[in-house]
Amino acid sequence: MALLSIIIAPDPRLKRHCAPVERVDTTIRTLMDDMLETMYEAPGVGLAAPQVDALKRIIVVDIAKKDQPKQPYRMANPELLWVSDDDVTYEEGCLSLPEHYAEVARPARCKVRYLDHENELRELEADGLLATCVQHEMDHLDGILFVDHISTLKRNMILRKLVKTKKSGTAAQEPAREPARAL
Ligand code: K1U
Ligand code: ZN
Repeated sequence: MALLSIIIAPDPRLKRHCAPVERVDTTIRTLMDDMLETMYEAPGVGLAAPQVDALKRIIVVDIAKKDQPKQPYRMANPELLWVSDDDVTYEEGCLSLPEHYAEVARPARCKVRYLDHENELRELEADGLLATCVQHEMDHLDGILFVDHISTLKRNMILRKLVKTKKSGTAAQEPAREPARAL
């Protein structure tokens, strides 16, 4: 397995739409495993393929706590079949926006259909942090970041800080090439 480099915002590569996976073969399985390893190392509870510069509809999620057994989900072509009418608000973070957090409201529960690491079609009913995390990661596949769900004022504050951090070179893993609007 390999550790992958996580793209830090602002970066236009985080704004792209990802293409569906035709089938989950050995290459896709390896990408899923590398994404999981990268997520555990970060550490994080989810990761989407565009964050590691792969334009494929793949996400990985594991919300298990340190003292619990790992419970990884590897999902290709995740589709929301159903979301609840009621929302829940979580303080979200993102490995592509390090050290920035904001409260985001999303449907409290959802049902998702996806292809697993063995190319089997599966469905998952999620609630709590799992539902939030799956929806956050699915947003990445369409170029949407958690800051796109908050006020322009808060988004711009985070943006400005990210640009400043990139310029100072303290937390950047990728060179800053675009102005803040490219977040
Ligand atoms: O970059 C990402 O998309 C991963 C992100 C997922 C997420 C977190 C919170 C709400 C929704 C989605 C993260 O994992 S940020 C890091 C984080 O939340 C965390 C890190 C260590 C332990 C527990 C959580
Ligand atoms: Zn994220």
